Amino acid sequence: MENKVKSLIEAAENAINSAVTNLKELDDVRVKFLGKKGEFTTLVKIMGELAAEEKPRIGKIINDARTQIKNLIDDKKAALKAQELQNKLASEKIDVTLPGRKIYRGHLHPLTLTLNRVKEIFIHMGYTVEEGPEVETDYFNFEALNLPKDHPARDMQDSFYITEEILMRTQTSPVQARTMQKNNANAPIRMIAPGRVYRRDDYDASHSPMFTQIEGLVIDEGITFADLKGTLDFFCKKIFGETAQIRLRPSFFPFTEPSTEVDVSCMMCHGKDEHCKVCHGSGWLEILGAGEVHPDVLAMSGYDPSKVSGFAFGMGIERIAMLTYGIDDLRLFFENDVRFLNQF
Ligand code: 2NM
Repeated sequence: MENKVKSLIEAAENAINSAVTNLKELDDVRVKFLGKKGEFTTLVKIMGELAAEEKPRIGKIINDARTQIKNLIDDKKAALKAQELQNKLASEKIDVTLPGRKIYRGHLHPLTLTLNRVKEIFIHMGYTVEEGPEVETDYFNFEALNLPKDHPARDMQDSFYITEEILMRTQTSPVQARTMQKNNANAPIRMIAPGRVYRRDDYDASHSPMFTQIEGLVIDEGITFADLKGTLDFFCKKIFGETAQIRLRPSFFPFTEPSTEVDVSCMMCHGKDEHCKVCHGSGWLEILGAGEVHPDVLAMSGYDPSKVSGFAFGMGIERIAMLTYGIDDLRLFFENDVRFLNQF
C-alpha cells in the first residue's frame, strides 16, 4: 500500500512536470489524480479492506500524499499563469515612441474653392446668393430673358430638352428672372446666382456639356454702365491680384443692351511674353460677359425701365479656376482623379 502511494506521487509529479504545458492539461492531471473518480478515490476505497490497526497510519500517508500532489498542482498553476501573463505582455507590447500614422482628411474640390472665393467677393460687396432649379421651364430659361421663340440659342441642337416646355437650364439667368418676379415692383436687387448649367457641347479640354456658372444682377434707381465697370474691375483685382486690369469690348447678348465682353490682363506674363501659353501673347484673357439689363427684360419681370436700371454679368467658374490654378484641361475637374485633387 505504501509503495502504491509512493508510485502515485511519482506518477503525478512526472505528469505535472513533463506533460503539462497549459492550464487545461494541468486540470486534466488534477482530475486524473484528485478527481471524484481519480486515483486517490480508488485508494481510499481499497483502505476499507485494511486491518483496523493499519487504517490510521495508511490514512495519514494517503492524506499527506494528496496534500503533496495538490501543492504541486497549485505551484504549477501559479507558474503557468505567470508564464501566460508574460506571453500576453510580450505579444501586446507597443512602442509608444513610434510616430503616429497620418490620417488623410478630405478637402473641398478646386471648383468649390474657386466658387467660394468668387461668392465671398460679391457677398463682401453686399450681394445676396440666390439659387434656382437646374430643370427649368422654357419660359424662365429663354422667354423672360428676351430670347424669342426663333432665337438660335433655343435650338434643340444646343439645349437638353426634357419636353417641349422643360429643359436643363443653359445658364443661371432664370434665377435672376425668378428673383425679379418674386420681388415687389422696382425693389432694388444685388444678387449672384451660382450653379450648374447644361448645354449640348463636345467634351474636350475646353468644352463640357455641364459646367458651373456664376451670374450677377444689380437693379436700382440710377445704376449706370460706370457701376458695372467699377464692380467688375474691383472683382478682377480681388480674384486675380491688385495689378489686374480689365478691358471692355463691345458684344451682344439678347438680355443686355449695350453688351460687353470683359478681358483681364494676363496674370502669367503681363503681356510681355509673345509665347505665353495662357494668353498666347495677346496679354488679355476673356473671362466675363456683361451689360446693362435690356428694358424688355426688366419690364417682363415687373420692373419699370423708366424708373430703374441695372447691370448683369456672367462667368464660367471652370475658366476662372483654370486661370488661377494654371490648369490646361477642363476635364480634370470632372474626372476626380485623386492625384489631381490632392494638389489643392
Ligand atoms: C451673361 C452676360 C451678360 C445676364 C443677364 C441677366 C438678366 F437676368 F439680368 F437678364 N442675368 N445674367 C448676363 C448678361 C449674363 O453671361 C455671360
